[in-house]
Amino acid sequence: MACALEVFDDRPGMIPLLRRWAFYTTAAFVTLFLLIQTLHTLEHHSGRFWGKPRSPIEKLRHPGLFGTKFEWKNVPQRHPVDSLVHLPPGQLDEMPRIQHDFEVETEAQRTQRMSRLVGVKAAFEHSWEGYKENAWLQDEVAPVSGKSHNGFGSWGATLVDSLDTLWIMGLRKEFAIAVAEIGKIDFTTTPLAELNVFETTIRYLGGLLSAFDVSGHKHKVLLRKAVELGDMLYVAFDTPNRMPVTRWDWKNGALGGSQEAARFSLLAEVGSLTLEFTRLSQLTGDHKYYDAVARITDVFERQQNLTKIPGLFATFIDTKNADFTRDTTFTFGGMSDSLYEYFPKQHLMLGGANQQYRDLYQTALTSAKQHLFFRPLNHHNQDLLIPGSLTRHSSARQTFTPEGEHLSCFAGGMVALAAKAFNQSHDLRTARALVDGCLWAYESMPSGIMPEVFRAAPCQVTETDDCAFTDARWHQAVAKGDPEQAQTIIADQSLAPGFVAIKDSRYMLRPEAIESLFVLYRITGDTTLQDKAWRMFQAIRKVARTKIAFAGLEDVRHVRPKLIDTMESFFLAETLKYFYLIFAEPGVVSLDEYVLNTEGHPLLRPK
Ligand code: DMJ
Repeated sequence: MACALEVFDDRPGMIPLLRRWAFYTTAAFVTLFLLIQTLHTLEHHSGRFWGKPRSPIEKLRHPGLFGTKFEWKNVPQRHPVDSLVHLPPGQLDEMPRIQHDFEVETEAQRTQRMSRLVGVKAAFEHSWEGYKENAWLQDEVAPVSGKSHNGFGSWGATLVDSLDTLWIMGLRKEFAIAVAEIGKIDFTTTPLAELNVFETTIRYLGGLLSAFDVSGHKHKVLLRKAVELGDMLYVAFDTPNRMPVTRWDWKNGALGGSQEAARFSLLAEVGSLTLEFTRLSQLTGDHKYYDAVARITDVFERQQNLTKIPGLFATFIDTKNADFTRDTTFTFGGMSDSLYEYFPKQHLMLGGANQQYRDLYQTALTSAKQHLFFRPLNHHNQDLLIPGSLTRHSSARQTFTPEGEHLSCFAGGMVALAAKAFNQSHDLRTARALVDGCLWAYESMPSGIMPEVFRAAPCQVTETDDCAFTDARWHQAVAKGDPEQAQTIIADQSLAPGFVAIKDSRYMLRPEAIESLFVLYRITGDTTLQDKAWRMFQAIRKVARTKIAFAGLEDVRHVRPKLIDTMESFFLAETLKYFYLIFAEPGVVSLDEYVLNTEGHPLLRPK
């Protein structure tokens, strides 16, 4: 080059020409660079590049020119809040003690407890290995065929839901293997057209936050991914009244399209987001997540005494108009359940700093005792309670359905926990009767496992009704006034004494019964609850274990029920975790340190 310049040097006027050439070239490069930058910025904010529309969805698939990834936190809010509702400061030192003061166990007690613990852990390891070998990174393993299911976003529901259980059971190598996968999951996009905000929150967000909490905040990727997912879910709240879209067209949300909450939303799906969003705010210091759920609670609070059964909320609520008062069917069972469960738990999560949740819970429980809980007729004349459901057609007409559901078995644990949290020890008797109601349903079935839904014969809740069992009384409930027909129905449906119908005979590996046993055990220290838990576990292990994992059951009235090729992630997240914890040392996931979300994920209470 130097030589060439020398040649040019000899020509008159070449130096200024070269300088000009260098100047124009540099200017052209700078202009081009600035143009690309501008287009890139335009691409980022308006979704256009070179005049060709590039939606956020396309950006999710193909990152932009500079490899920029789509980020949900950058989606502009159509309905931003005026000012954020902030987390209230906690007052943990004033919170009542939850757990029983456990005495030192004898050597014999310890040996028995440890052998049960080992049995539960082996069941978990078996299922985990089955998932790893057959459906690694899929949502669920199919426990009979070895295929996989992907109904929860295809983000590896079982992997994420199992993280904290792996840690709690001391499976640290497996925990490390699982955590290594978490960073690779892209929580900004999913093949599903519609995302279930509730299921995503309780399983994935709860799973990530819990794994972060129980493992001592060392694995930052867990919190980073929780934020990534939380920022996505936050966009579901961008509606005119800030009520969330619970079955969410997330692509529309990503495109900044207009959204509104539904006229018919499921109560539990709207009301059971508080713990996870609150914990995310506590861990990040960003109040927007707490703000999102606090606004829903305010609506519950304002309308609690305006519903058709004051104190309780109907299964369907109108989130589009933020009117939670119009519908008519009330239950503690499916689609409603965890709304109530989260009232006392959120009180604990906030360190008792906010009285809203105490009031919501206490008003709801008073109403439930009056309108939902019933005493089932049973042949041992035990003092049992079951939450039924009630439809109020008009102020003069209502129908009570004396139906027990596996899903409503969470109620015993909730009432026990709240009895301690709110210093209402008289409610421990109610909690015990609710737990015993579920145990009765387990013990009455030939498989030793409770069905999804059954009907029982309710006794009147009066002082004159001692609820004493007689065949005549039972038969009267099965087929009003026709003893012969009653015998036929009892034989056809294989009804155990006291049962009036089996509405859904399956067992879907659900956790609610063992969950309540665990909570009551940690609160009372009653070791007979451990014995009952062990019987339940043995019954499940005997009939639901497959070569691959554990399977749902078609009909618990059979000694050997047929298998259903499904193992939902909650079996590892909740069912086996609760079986493990009831046999673990009381300090493992102490209820004085943690509150467990509705998917069994322990979240640290603030200190
Ligand atoms: C779980 O996903 C949660 O416990 C939820 O609250 C209810 N359904 C299942 C378990 O049965």
